[in-house]
Amino acid sequence: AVVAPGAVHVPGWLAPARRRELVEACRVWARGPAPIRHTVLPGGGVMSVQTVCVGWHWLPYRYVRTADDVNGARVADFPDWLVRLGREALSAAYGEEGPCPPAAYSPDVALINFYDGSARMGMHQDKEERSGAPVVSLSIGDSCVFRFGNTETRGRPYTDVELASGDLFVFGGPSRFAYHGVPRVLSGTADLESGMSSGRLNITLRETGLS
Ligand code: MD5
Ligand code: FE
Repeated sequence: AVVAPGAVHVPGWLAPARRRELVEACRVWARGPAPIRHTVLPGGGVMSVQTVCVGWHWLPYRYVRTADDVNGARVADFPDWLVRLGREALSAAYGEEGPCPPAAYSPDVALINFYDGSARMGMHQDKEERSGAPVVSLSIGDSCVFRFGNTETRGRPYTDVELASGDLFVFGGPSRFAYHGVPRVLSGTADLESGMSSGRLNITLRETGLS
């Protein structure tokens, strides 16, 4: 479903076996080199979501190579299989045209967010990337309410979309810099075959535009 120009939701895109593989890969990354953590914001707030990064490390509000707010370790390399997964996702969402031809997509960072039943993400824009390439978002485990807004304000108008296990969402073109957030996780909705007994996992693939 096209939610807005460049914003495409593909329900159930990840087959259960692929969900399990991704969950297992995320479990490994969550242990290190830099363990998963609640990011602390410059004002002292602590995010309720837990995040681990691959390829580059996200600090509010920039990308670095080492997890300076965790243990200083260099983050895991971004694997080629994730680049291929990103291209497949673009192909599924847009076909061979769209805001970015799949073959030209070279994501180099993955942000892996884990939401327990009470975690949320406030409305924000992702502006740290120096690239206008699309963001690929994959959801596994509990469903959530995803709030897709506009590029002008963090308030209305917005559209609430339920994202379930296996769903793909791609944000490109005019939707790339829209405000968005996760106001609520729907506990108890996870498909057990994904290997997530509770909570929600979200993996985003992006191009940082850095080298
Ligand atoms: C999540 N993660 O469900 C969301 C999904 C984050 C984040 O927001 O920053 O880690 S990614 C949704 C997204 C990414 C980039 C652009 C837009 C949405 N958008 O323009 O709406 O944990
Ligand atoms: Fe975001």
